[in-house]
Amino acid sequence: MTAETPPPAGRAPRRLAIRGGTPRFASPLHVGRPNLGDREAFFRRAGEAFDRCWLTNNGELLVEFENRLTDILGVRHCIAVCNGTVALQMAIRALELQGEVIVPSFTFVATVHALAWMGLTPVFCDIDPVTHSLDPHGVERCITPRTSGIMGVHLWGRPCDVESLEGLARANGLHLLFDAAHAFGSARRGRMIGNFGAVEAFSFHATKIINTFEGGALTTNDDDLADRLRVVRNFGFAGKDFTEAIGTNGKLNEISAAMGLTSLDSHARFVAAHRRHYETYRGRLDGVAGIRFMEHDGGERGNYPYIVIEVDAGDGGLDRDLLYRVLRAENILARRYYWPPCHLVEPYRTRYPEAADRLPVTASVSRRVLALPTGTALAEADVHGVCDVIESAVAQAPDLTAS
Ligand code: T4K
Repeated sequence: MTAETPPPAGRAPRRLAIRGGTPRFASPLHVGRPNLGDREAFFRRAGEAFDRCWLTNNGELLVEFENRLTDILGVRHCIAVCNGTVALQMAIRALELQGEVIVPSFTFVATVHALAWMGLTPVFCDIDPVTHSLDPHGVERCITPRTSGIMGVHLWGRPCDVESLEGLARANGLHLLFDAAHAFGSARRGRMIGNFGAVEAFSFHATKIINTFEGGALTTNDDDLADRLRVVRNFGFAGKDFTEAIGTNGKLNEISAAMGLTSLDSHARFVAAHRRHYETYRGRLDGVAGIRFMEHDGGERGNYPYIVIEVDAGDGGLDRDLLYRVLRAENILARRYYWPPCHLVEPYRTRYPEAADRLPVTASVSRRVLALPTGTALAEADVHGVCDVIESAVAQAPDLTAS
C-alpha cells in the first residue's frame, strides 16, 4: 500500500508536480515491485533447508519446485536455473545453435545478449504492431543459409504467433526457442506457454509475476534435450567425476526454491491482482486522447504482468517522454520498456547499423511505449491516482507541450 497525498477536496484542477505542485504520491509507485507470498511459509521452508544443511545442488526444495512447475505447465521437463539470462544461454548451448539467429530487437536486452554471449549473430526482425512480438512475415525475410534458429519472445506475457513460427522453423529446418521471461502462467489456444518450440526459458527475477529473488527455468517436452540441459546446468557433469560437455553453473539454490514455492502458493492471487489492475486502468484510460492499450486476449489464459500503453502526441495527446516526466515528478515511476530497442544500443548499434532499415514498427512502438505501475503492492486507489494524473496531463497537453 502506498502513502498517497490526497488531492485538496473541492478544488480542481490540482497543479501537476512538474509545474511545481505537490507530488500525487508521497512514496514512489514502481513497475516491477515484487509480488511477495506468505512470509511465514517462506521462512518455514528456508528453515527446513537450514535443518537439512542442504543449500543447493538438487536439494529437496528445488525438486519440489520443479515438480510443481511441471504440473502447472503440463510439460514433461522443467529445469530450474539461477536466472533467465543463463537459461537462454543454456538453451542456445544445448541446441548447438550456430551462425545467425532471428530475434526481435523490441525486447529486454538480455534476450539478445544471450545470443551474442554465445558467439552468435542476432538478426533483428520487426514486430507485429498489435502484439509487439515477432512478425512471421518479417522472420521469413530474415532467413538466410546461415540461419540456425528463431528466438521468439512472448512479450508482456502475450504469446507469440507460435503456429506461424513453428511452420517457418519446420519448413526451413531451423530450431525454434522462446524467451518466455514474461509469460509464466499464460496459454496459447489452451496450451500453457512452456510447451512450444524445442525449449522455452522463463525468468523468475524479483520483478516477474512469480519470483525466486533471481531465477528461471527451462521447459521442454524433448527427453534428450532435457538430459543435455541438466548436464549443462551442472558444469557439464553427467556423473560425479567426468564432464561430457562444456557446462556452466546454472543451478538454483534452496532459498530461491523456497521463494519460488511460496510464490506458487499465491500465484492465482498475484495474477488476479495484475488482471484487476489492467482492467481498472483500461476502464479509466480507454478513450483518453493519444493512449492505446496493449491488448490481452481476454478469452485466453493470461498473466497480465505489465500494464503497457502506447502514447501518441497526435489527436490531442501528449508526447510519451513528456508524459513519462510528468509521471516521474508525481512519484509514479513508469518505465519506457523497451526503449531504446536493442539494435540501437551497443554493441549492436555499431555492429549492425543496417538493422534500423528493416525495423520501422520497432522504431515507432519503442518511441511510444510506456509501462505503468502494477502488481500486488499497488492498491486499487493507487491505480486510480495514476489514471487521475494521466487524464489531467492529457487535458493540459497543449500547455505542457508549449512550456
Ligand atoms: N528476457 C526478457 C524479455 C526479460 O524481460 C528479462 C528480464 C530477461 C530475459 C532476463 O531474465 P533475468 O536474467 O533477469 O532472470 C528488470 C529486471 O532486472 C529484469 O529481470 C527484467 N527482465 C527487466 C524487464 O526488468 P531493470 O533494469 O528494469 O530493473 P530495475 O532494477 O530498474 O527494477 C525495475 C523496477 O522494479 C524498479 O522500479 C524497482 C522495482 N524493484 C526491483 C527490484 C529488483 C523493486 O521494487 N524491488 C526489487 O527487489 O531490469
